[in-house]
Amino acid sequence: MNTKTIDVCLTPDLLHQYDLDGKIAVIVDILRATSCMVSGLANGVKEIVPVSTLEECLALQKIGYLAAAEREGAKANGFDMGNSPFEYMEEKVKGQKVAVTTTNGTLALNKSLAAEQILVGAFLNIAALTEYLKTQTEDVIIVCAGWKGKFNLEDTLFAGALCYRLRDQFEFACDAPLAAEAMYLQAQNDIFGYMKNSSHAKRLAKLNVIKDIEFCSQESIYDVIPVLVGESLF
Ligand code: 3SL
Repeated sequence: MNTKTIDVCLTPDLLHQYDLDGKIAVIVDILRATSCMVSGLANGVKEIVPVSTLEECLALQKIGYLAAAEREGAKANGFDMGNSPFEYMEEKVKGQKVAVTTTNGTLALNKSLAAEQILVGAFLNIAALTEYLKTQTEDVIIVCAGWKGKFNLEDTLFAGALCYRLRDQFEFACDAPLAAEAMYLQAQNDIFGYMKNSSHAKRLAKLNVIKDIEFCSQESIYDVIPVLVGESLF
């Protein structure tokens, strides 16, 4: 019998029902914040500071950070970058410190600071994340960023994929991991096709970023597992 548990918080607005103390929180915003963080750190970004507001992000820009900001899917005015994984792979970001604020992803992370360890998950690094979590003794909570406090399909799909991979090592803490896993089992042969139906994918399609969705659907192309140390992800 497993002594470690894995749980899924379906939106940050439900975090008050979870006790993060002593646990590992895996933050997920597949479209696109956590996919960007993984891509950036895998492609030479030095560190990433996730902040909740545009003002905090601008303050860091003034002291030399590249500032990335997304609101309603688009790059916010006055910032160096938006929230596409491809921007995080450009030459100009290599070796740089990036400050980032997004509608849901950075908010979910900053609402999870009570956790003992904060990791960033995406389909892009799911194999490395799985192997790492298997070696840990703490309970795990996957925090889905959702959309403005509501459930979303793509983060839950990822949560299900991770729960499925960890089901032999962890006990499911409630029905959310079971439901997320069932969703993943339905979608596993065509993650991109399944995700295309999500409301956020449709929102992004209007902004012409289908290629971002396709990119973020790829499994295990990177080995990096961003971890929060102080205020920065490395
Ligand atoms: O909400 C977020 O954190 C973003 O990832 C949303 S978007 O994909 O950049 O629109």
